Amino acid sequence: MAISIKAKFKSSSERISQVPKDSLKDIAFIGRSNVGKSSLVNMLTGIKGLAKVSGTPGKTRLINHFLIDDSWYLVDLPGYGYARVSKATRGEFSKIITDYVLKCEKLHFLFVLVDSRLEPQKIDLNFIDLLGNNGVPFGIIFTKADKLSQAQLNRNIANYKRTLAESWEELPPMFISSSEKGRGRDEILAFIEECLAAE
Ligand SMILES: Nc1nc2c(ncn2[C@@H]2O[C@H](COP(=O)(O)OP(=O)(O)OP(=O)(O)O)[C@@H](O)[C@H]2O)c(=O)[nH]1
Ligand SMILES: [Mg+2]
Repeated sequence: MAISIKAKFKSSSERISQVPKDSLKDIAFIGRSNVGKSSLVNMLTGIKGLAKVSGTPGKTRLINHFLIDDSWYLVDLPGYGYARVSKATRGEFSKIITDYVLKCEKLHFLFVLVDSRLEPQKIDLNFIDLLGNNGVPFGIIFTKADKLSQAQLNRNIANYKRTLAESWEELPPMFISSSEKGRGRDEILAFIEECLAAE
């Protein structure tokens, strides 16, 4: 049976000093611009248009908090790797992203979204290294699974695991999603529930 959740927009923050000041935990979504973060937030909550989706990369610029079941936050983050957005910043990842991911105490678990159609991308691997090296708990979601066959999907995921295994002893939890088809919703929500309960 599909899990049903209550969701409402809480706030958009330009910097981490502006995020909600309560003790509720954040479960956040990050990844390259256009990978499907906002679409996934809408798919998980079941509310189309809750997070703004666009065919043009760089749509989400702020840290967006959505209150779920009055008990935790689902957080839609800006993407990385989009030239026009990152030009103004010196590093590969903008300050808003590194501040949130490395310093925000609300962050409880982070999902890194990667496009299931692509070979492992340098920028995603660098980001994953950053998380691993800083002890940030994270999982990987392979997005847009509707765009390829199950056989291709299996191949790409096996390839991703091989690549990560070159640098990491332990692999993070992994999920497959399609926001078009609703694929992955129950698994991801069940994992989040466990994760929030686990402390
Ligand atoms: N076929 C398919 N298209 C998807 C899926 N998820 C997202 N898209 C499309 O991919 C594009 C980008 O989606 P967004 O959800 O806005 O991506 P984002 O990661 O939030 O992008 P930024 O906010 O710009 O970083 C849109 O055209 C979506 O319709 C999916 O599961 N399947
Ligand atoms: Mg977005």
